[in-house]
Amino acid sequence: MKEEELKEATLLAAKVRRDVLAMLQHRGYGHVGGSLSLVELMADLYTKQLRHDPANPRWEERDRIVLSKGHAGPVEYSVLAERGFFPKEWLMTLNDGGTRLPSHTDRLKTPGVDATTGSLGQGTSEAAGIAMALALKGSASYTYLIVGDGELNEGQCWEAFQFIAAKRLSNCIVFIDSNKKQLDGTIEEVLPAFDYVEKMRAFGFNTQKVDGQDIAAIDGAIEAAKQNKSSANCIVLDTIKGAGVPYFENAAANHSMKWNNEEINKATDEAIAALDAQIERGEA
Ligand SMILES: Cc1ncc(C[n+]2csc(CCOP(=O)(O)OP(=O)(O)O)c2C)c(N)n1
Ligand SMILES: [Mg+2]
Repeated sequence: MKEEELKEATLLAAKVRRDVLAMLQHRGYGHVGGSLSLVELMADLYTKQLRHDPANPRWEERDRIVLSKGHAGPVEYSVLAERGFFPKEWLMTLNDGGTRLPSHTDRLKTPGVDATTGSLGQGTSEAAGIAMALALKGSASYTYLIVGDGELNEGQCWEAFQFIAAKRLSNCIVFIDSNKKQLDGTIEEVLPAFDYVEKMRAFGFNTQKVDGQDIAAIDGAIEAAKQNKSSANCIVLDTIKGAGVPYFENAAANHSMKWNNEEINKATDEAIAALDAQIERGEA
């Protein structure tokens, strides 16, 4: 990854992180932890890796993103708004009645969203179908499937992975957001997962594991995956739930939080101010 690309992606990550915090604080509640863990992935995809056109969201030759952990809608909305798919003012309508930005992603409501998700597991099958259809058409487009580690409790994920691997869909890159936590506890407490790299390799995926908060590492892994034309790809992202803001990283229950006390509002205000300062420096 070139230095300018990393700089651009780092700046986008700061904007996306700020927007996620601002929209959730404005709404008063929402899925903060699993949105923040994906900021660096989204920043790399939308700066460098993803073929997309904000002026033409349904461009046939675009790459597809299936955010199977659809509750992380805020991170997808933030990056789409920053890239100009729709006005940034929409971010403040998250989950309002009649909004174009529902709490979980919906392909019929939001420009740039390719899959309707939220019922965990189902996006994996959607992505399998999309990647298969694109491969059959001889398309050069990639399908990026993003799943949560808690989501992997759903058996449907493993059915879809078996299909994606068996059909050698090298146009599909599966990202596992390994943030070690799910809704009501840690992965270890709820259902220990063993080793994702070993599991995905056993299924037939070309599998890598990287620091999921390191944009250059993510980018390098995607580049390597794109060199592989003989099997499906998986990148395990070693992430932190609530990443980038100590208050949210350290909160025990950081899946969906309420902005109903001084502490959370102060932590959010401070984080937004620090990110705004970083953005200003980056743009100077
Ligand atoms: C089929 C289904 N069961 C349960 C839920 C409720 N639910 C929403 S998010 C979540 C936890 C997901 O954990 P993980 O995939 O690790 O997400 P992240 O940590 O990235 O937020 C659960 C159980 C759901 N949305 N769908
Ligand atoms: Mg998780």
